[in-house]
Amino acid sequence: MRCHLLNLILFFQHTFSYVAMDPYKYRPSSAFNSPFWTTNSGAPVWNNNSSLTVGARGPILLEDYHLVEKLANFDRERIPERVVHARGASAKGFFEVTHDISHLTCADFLRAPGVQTPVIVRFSTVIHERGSPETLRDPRGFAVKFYTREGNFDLVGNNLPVFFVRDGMKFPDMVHALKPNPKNHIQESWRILDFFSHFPESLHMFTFLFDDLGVPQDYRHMDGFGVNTYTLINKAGKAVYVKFHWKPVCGVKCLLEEDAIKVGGANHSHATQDLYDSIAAGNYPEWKLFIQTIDPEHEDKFDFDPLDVTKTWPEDIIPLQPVGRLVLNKNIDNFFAENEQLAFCPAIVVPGVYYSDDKMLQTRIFSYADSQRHRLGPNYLQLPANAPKCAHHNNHHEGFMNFMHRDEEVNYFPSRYDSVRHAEKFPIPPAICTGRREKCGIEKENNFKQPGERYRSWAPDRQDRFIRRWVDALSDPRVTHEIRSVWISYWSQADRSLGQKIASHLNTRPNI
Ligand SMILES: *[C@@H]1O[C@H](CO)[C@@H](O)[C@H](O)[C@H]1NC(C)=O
Ligand SMILES: *[C@@H]1O[C@H](CO)[C@@H](O)[C@H](O)[C@H]1NC(C)=O
Ligand SMILES: CC(=O)N[C@H]1CO[C@H](CO)[C@@H](O)[C@@H]1O
Repeated sequence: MRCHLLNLILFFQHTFSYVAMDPYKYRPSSAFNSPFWTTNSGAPVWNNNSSLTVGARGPILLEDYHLVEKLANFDRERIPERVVHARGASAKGFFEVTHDISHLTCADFLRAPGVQTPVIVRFSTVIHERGSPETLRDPRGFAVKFYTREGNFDLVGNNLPVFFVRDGMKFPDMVHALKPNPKNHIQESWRILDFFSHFPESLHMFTFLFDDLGVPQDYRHMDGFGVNTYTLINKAGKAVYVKFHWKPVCGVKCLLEEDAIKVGGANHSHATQDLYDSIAAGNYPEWKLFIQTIDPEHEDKFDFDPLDVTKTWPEDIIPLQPVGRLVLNKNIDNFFAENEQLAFCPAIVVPGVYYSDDKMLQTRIFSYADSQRHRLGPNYLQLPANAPKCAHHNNHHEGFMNFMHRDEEVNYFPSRYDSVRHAEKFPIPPAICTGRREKCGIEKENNFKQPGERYRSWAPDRQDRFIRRWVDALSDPRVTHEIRSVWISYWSQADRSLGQKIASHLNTRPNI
């Protein structure tokens, strides 16, 4: 056996034709085009069918390095799944500017109509695991990574325009309440309704989630929103608050309960498959991008706070302005590299786009990159799907899985040996920022007006479906009388007849 192995190695040493290449440069394994199997270190594998044993029927030898390496790699195939948005599908394409907004922003990728920027987009559900059905009532993630000439811009939003809570301090509790019960691992209404009964600010989000929109037909037939308020800044340093809206060219479609049960029962990956099949068939999904803007000088003019993520900006007073289109015309080549390892963070912006003081956005700026560092390691932005496509340079150093090949001797700044300099200053919001240290809520909560208006805008059958979903949720036997009355009181404050209808279905009197 030993002899046989030695002969084989000698044979390979003679016939192995080394690929001409810079041996230190990173390249994908497909670039090697080896005609035979090798170990990860490149040694030929002469038999991958059988383990190396003592005699034909004896125990396996630990020295079978190929076997050990194969099993070890397999054992590590999974990385920690995202705590939220674990279940997702992605696709590539481009964004094209169709309308000039260069008076609002100096962002290079928005500089003029006709300019195209490559993108990768990841759609997802939020609460359940990586392999969960895509037909559950849940918001959908809608995250776009623009690979611009001035670095990446991650617009990390959802298919619903508002959010449950307005301060990230509550985010982990909110997710715990929506996630399965930690005891039995089942998602339960009583836990959700208990938690949110403390937060009437969640009412507006629930008018989306418990509406038909709570189960989109698939990823192609849904809106997208930046959700948070951002800032656009132009060359002169003038800032405007901005909200981003994606509208699907093929329209918004939802699955009602019976359809969702059928589709989900037959096919727990229907939305992933629909996206992939559509692109493969040349039926490219497309969205139009619109923005709404508010001059920060006018931010007190409204009966709501424009930086409150539980509010929409009424389109009749703050109209949608067209900006561009997003076309997804290329499927990903590898789900792990371009979906599991694909990482987004709302902190990743480009000159001309900035954050706002939206409290939820401020916490997201920290939390997303932090979870990616945990999931993928400190060098996650070096992974091909996450790396900028423009030149980039800094002295951030080493760490796990740093595969960037560097040969410079000066890894500090400033240095008289290094000519790399600061970039030209780009404008940041000019507003003066002062105040006492405080932990407090916002002044203009206005929790009930927009939810009530939204409910009243629906046709009666849509209102009935909404009521039925609430009655079902509140009928969970573990929902206490107290929690039930709080919710009835909230819905009555949004719309008196809505509260009364829910109460009468539940045989409870609204206590308002
Ligand atoms: C491994 O198995 C394949 C498929 O059965 C066979 O064609 C091949 O000859 C085997 N190779 C060795 C080295 O035993
Ligand atoms: C799964 O969903 C896709 C996309 O909607 C559809 O084309 C396919 O036929 C479905 N498969 C099954 C088994 O229902
Ligand atoms: C040399 C050899 O036997 N290679 C085999 C290794 O395993 C793969 C997948 O099972 C086969 O396709 C190769 O023929």
